[in-house]
Amino acid sequence: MYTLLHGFYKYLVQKDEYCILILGLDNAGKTTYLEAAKTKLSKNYKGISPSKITTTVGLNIGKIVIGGVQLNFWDLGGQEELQSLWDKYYAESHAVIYIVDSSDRERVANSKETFDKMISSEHLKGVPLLVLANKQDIPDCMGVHTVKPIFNQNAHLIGARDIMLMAVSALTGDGVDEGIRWLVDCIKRNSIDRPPRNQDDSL
Ligand code: G3D
Repeated sequence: MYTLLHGFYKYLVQKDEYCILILGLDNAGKTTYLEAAKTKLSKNYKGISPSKITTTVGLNIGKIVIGGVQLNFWDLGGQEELQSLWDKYYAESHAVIYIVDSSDRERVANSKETFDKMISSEHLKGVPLLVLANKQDIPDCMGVHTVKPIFNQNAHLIGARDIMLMAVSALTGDGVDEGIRWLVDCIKRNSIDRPPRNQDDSL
């Protein structure tokens, strides 16, 4: 009887889990974005002051429950020596958020090269992709109309997948929840090819 009730309880509370990678060059705003997402979308999360956020070194993780599913975010370090670790996470991921520093004109070509390398991976085939032109609060930053054509080059590498490029400010939170809600719909649609994990899988 206990087993039956326990099983029923688990059925009621257990949520499908999806893993989302947050990638981009160092200083793009990955950690700030994850903090903004948790602050906007987790009921009891108070957030930490932007001045206390330090650049991603290694891995930051975060969890958000939204739209009946649990999203596990993996924010990976963007320094060149850490990029070689990214592909270890590709096979396990259900979506990628790629963050571009729209205020950094000097490194936008480098960011695009890194992006191309990432999307060329077989392990990310068909995975939904949200590209964020971050730091839109900075007055002379590149707008979406500048960033989009750059990231649309080499469209053949993008292949058949859901992809969207959006303007965002991780610092002010503008655009953060819209992007995640879009991604949740894509992940659910893609769950035939990339089924969710559930809590039992990790036992
Ligand atoms: P990373 O995790 O990708 O390395 P961080 O990047 O989240 O550590 O952010 C790097 C710097 O960019 C931080 O500034 C952070 O406050 C800033 N930043 C991140 N997102 C935004 C944004 O949307 N707008 C603005 N204006 N700044 C942003 P510091 O000064 O701490 O290095």
